[in-house]
Amino acid sequence: MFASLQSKLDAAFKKIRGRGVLGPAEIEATMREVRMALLEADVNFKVAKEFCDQVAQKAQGEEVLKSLSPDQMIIKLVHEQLVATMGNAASELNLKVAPPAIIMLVGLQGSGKTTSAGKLGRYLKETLKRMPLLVPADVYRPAAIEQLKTLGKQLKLEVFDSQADQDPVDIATRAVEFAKQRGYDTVIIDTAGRLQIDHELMHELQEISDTVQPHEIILVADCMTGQEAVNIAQGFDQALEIDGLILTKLDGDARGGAALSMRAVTQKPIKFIGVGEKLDALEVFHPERMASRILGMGDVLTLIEKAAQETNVEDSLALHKKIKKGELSLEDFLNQMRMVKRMGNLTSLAGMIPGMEKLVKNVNPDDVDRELKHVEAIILSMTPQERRQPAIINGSRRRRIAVGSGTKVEDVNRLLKQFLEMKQVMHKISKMGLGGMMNMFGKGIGGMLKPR
Ligand SMILES: Nc1nc2c(ncn2[C@@H]2O[C@H](COP(=O)(O)OP(=O)(O)OP(=O)(O)O)[C@@H](O)[C@H]2O)c(=O)[nH]1
Ligand SMILES: [Mg+2]
Repeated sequence: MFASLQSKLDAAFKKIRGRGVLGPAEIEATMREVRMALLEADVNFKVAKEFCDQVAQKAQGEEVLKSLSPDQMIIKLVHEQLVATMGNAASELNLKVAPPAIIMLVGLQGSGKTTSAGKLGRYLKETLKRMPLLVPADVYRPAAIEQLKTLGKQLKLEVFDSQADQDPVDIATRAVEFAKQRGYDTVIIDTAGRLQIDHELMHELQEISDTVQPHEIILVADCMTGQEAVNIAQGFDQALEIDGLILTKLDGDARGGAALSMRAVTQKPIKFIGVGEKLDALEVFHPERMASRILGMGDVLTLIEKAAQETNVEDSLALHKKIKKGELSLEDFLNQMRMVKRMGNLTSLAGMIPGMEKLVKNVNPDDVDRELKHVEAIILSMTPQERRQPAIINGSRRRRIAVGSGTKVEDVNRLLKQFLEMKQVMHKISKMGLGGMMNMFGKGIGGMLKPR
């Protein structure tokens, strides 16, 4: 899902990694690449243009957070725009009605209606603890009714006993009545599909809709059809006024453009996505999570936000200067470490930074915490002058510090050596901004945990 979009966006961001402030020309060049990536992912032309215009405008207007590097800033804006394009908050089913809530699934042939009816029934039962009734109302395709009955059996869900010689409007009406009498609180009606939107099908669906008045008409659309899925949605909406969509087969679509354009073009929310043939392969559609997935960066944005909250801009600028001049002290080191600690558990933090996860994967989180406490104890056992000028820490001072911190002289030696190395490397990468520093910091910790 989104594999190629992901790698293209990443390539665009990489080009501005390690840069200073971005000028309008650079922002424009980056956004041109983002737009190409979106178009290649089959995102609607207008949506892609509007998307990039918005991000470019914000990138130029926004007061650049001093703690973020330019590429992180752009990633943050792209993420926000992705979330906005996909509709911000997740859109839930409207079930707060006098029972039974009636959900009608419509869509073209093979889009995944029957499968989605089963998946949805399972979701309603397992997650929302409701009592759904599945209703087969496709009397045209041979074995269509049997297909839903089989799914119902697998999922231990009640299926209304329709027959192929009955009328779909009549089936739907009787099924709702049946649900009322037997206490089913949700009715899921599976309807017939056609190869194309045709008058006859629409007329039948309208009749069912007029008769049972569903609370939710959900279009089930196959996202592999790309831009066509968006056109289909518009067609169904004109005829039936749909309330939302289930976008299926996202597992098989490397491009994913339909997921991105759907909301912006049709104004209708994607409520669920189908991500596999199995009956548990249905997910509530969360624009926020989807955006993070598209950017393929774990939760790097949460991290960026946390960092932006935690770092005081002046402090981090001062630190930056010190690093550049090679004046970083053990005190600064300790402060940085405390900041990282405040930001949360290191291993969970590591999971948010691409690449860092690998680094700490084999490290026991308890070890990391213990090691950090060690380091803290050692630094706190130094005099302020020692922290600022580690060079004066001679043999006798090392022994005193070791005793004071309950560690061994070797531990003190190791820390000082690592600090010196880190200081040198940090100096070199000081242009990289917070991201680079975080990364170095990770490596520092990785280093501390190497077998002795
Ligand atoms: N990979 C994948 N396959 C899916 C998904 N949803 C449905 N399918 C498959 O798509 C095919 C068609 O699914 P159906 O549920 O029968 O589609 P339908 O819309 O009911 O089809 P008609 O009743 O003929 O109109 C089946 O092989 C399903 O297993 C999905 O999210 N991912
Ligand atoms: Mg079907």
